[in-house]
Amino acid sequence: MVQVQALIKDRELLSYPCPDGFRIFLCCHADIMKLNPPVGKSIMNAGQKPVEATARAIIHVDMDAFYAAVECLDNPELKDQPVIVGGLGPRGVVATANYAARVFGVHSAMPMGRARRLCPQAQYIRPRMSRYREISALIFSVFRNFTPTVEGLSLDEAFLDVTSSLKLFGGLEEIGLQVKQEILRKTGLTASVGIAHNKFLAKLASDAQKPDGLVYVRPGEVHRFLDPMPVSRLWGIGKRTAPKLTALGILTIGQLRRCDASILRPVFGKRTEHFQNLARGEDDREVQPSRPDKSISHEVTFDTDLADRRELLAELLRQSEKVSRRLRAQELMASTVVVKIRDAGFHTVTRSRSMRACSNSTRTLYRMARALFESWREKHKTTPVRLIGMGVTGLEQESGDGKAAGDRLDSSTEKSLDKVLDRINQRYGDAKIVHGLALRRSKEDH
Ligand code: TTP
Ligand code: MG
Ligand code: MG
Repeated sequence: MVQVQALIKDRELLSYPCPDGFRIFLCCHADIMKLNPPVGKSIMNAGQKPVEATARAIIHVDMDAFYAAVECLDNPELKDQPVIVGGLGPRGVVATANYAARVFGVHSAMPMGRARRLCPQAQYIRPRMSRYREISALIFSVFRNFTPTVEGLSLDEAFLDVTSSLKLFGGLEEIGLQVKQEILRKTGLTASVGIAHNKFLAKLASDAQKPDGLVYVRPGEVHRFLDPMPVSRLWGIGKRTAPKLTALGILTIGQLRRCDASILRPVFGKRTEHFQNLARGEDDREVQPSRPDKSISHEVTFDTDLADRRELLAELLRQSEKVSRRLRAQELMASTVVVKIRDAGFHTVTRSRSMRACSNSTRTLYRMARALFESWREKHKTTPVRLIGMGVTGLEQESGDGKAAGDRLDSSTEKSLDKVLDRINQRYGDAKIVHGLALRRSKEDH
């Protein structure tokens, strides 16, 4: 118990990056739970509907204009200017726009050409995924300081079940605030936080006051919060279902909640009850702690279709380098390599091959990818390629006792070379020098 108290007093200890940190944290939780009765009552608000002792305490965190915010962080001159991140070629789409650019109507998934017409004065930036992943890892390390039950939804977003951490950190709103403050302190970026007793409400709550928001939907406030929202905010009501509800005069979640089930049945069928439960703010899904990646891949759509073998191989090599670097960063190895090719006529093929031992070496994975590509190309010598991608599956821990343990594919020279390149990369980001070396290596391969 002495150890537990020490941990509570000194929060920094919880985040200390030692390999055993996770286990210490779980121990700490178990002891606290023995000392304190279950929470639940603490999320009851005076004069409002009580929540059963089993109620969950869920926090949803989502970073504000994530990719654009990282670009502004790394280049402070961009601050206060409209910034749009996305593909800059003729087929590019907007990944995200900061809030200064959203004023002009620019949003995610919009064709870049349209964004340029709406906001020609914006700064246009290509995504730097490895940098966003780096920041994402920092954000997730903050989450894990508050609870081990973290379900990542994307690089910038996660659910946290903090039911067992309430006493430890001083209540729900307090945790929400601390999560925001810790993220700001560690990354310099703002996050929006939603708090509620289930996932559905917490996610809507984080979106309700973006950017830099903190919204707590108390059990007694659910109808006031949900009722005015358009039905399209309910998961599963999209472009096809919403017009059918409009035809019935149902525009808001409140109207859907109050509507007689028999009127809704022609639209929702067996799922009528499900949607009315959601409209009442009911959702009993648990936060599922994220599992490690099952696969890692990269792909690119070319601005103009490409038929040149050497250029296609160069792209595969770049992708093999990125994929293998991500494997090494997570101390994983892969047993299977997959190559995906889409031709100019939108016909897509995927080819995969398992290796006799696992690997995370750039050279080994590239060789496999190249062999798969060449076997496709034998029959498609002049076919222009629109998209090419490579990925790996069958992942296992580098130190595990599966195929990886008997790894003989990667020579020690390859491993040291990868290590050196990884270090250069960590220092300088996706530095051209790495790609240059890689391409030279690819020439030597021929
Ligand atoms: P979101 O969290 O949906 O959006 P956002 O963080 O940019 O803005 P906000 O949450 O404040 O509304 O997505 C996170 C990142 O994912 C986003 O910065 C870029 C990327 N993304 C895409 O690449 N394509 C998309 O269509 C969307 C929605 C997001
Ligand atoms: Mg976001
Ligand atoms: Mg998000």
